[in-house]
Amino acid sequence: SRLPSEHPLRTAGTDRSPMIRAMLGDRPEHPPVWFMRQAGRSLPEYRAAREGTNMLESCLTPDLASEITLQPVRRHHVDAAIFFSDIVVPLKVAGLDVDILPGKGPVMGAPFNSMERIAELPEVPDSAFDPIREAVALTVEQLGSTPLIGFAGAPFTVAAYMAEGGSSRDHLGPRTMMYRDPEAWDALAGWVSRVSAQFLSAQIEAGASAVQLFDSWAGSVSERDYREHVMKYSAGVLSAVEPYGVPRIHFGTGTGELLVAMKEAGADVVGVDYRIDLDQAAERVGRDTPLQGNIDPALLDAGWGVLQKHTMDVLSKGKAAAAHIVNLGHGVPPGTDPAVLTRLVEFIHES
Ligand code: 1CP
Repeated sequence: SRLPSEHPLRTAGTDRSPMIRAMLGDRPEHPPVWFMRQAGRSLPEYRAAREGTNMLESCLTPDLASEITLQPVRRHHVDAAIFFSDIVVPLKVAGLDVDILPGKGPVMGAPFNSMERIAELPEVPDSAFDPIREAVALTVEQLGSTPLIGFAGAPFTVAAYMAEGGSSRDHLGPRTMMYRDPEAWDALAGWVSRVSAQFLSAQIEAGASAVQLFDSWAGSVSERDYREHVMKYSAGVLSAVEPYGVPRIHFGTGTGELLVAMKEAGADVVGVDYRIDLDQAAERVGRDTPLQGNIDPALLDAGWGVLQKHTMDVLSKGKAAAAHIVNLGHGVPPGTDPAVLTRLVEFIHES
């Protein structure tokens, strides 16, 4: 494998951690758990660390990004860290006019909605990702045998922000572009595919033991459009990192109809959102595929009894799959009481 000889999978024993073993299809002593958005606004120590530093600057300041990545591991004893960064960080690294505004998410100076604009996109040298390598290296040094999960945005989701110039509900920008100007769509999605692969490779080379490709908004396309206009760009990212041999998770929301195609794109683990039960997901993708998910984030604030019962149901339905990595069906809501997450981890570990 292309993995450096000093990598934590080889030297720190992350390969024997419950998290990585589950991703490879095993059922360790206790079900491993991490939470999407475990680092972030639900934690007072995160708000304190971020005070006065804007989001993208925080992501590109290695010691700060590393500290924020470690916070939820210390507090909740989750089985993995997820690298603190954002899916638009590669766009910033590429020198594009992008920012992340509080309460709004990513915003572009101007949308990439025509061939003229898209033709301006630069090739990015791998060295531009050095702050990312540095933050990952600092982090894995502290994590020991707990694995770090690296991540990147999938081409459709990142291109949706670029084509629209910011957040949107229906993602009409990219979905129209696929048909109105397929060459422009190909150029845009192809460019994102390359920078997302560079972003993931930098994280793996610096010490990430697994990666997740986030296609959060893939659920807004039909299976036919996914297979015709989206899948090959995601497959490009996943195949670019295949030679490293680290497990690759593929996640999106509203993807019940896309799970099979998302697996076929080259995933080792399929992430399932809260809209479909894990036993049904296992039926669709095949029982030999490890699944990740899918506690409904809405239930974190519904009272412990309700959450506990729901979690038991998720754990039980997860037995239909080859292996189960426990997670939420989407990110931790910012208003979540962190004590609930700590208690939930404890409960899952005792199950
Ligand atoms: O703990 C972790 O999970 C690591 C941190 C992380 C991750 C994995 C952040 C920090 N962002 C992401 C990925 C990301 N960014 C996704 C995929 C995951 C998902 O679906 O939740 C998406 C869609 C984005 C884009 C984005 N960035 C949004 C969503 C906006 C929308 O269109 O609805 C937002 C709000 C951001 C900003 C952001 N990223 C991360 C944090 C902690 C924040 C909030 C920034 C702040 O403190 O103001």
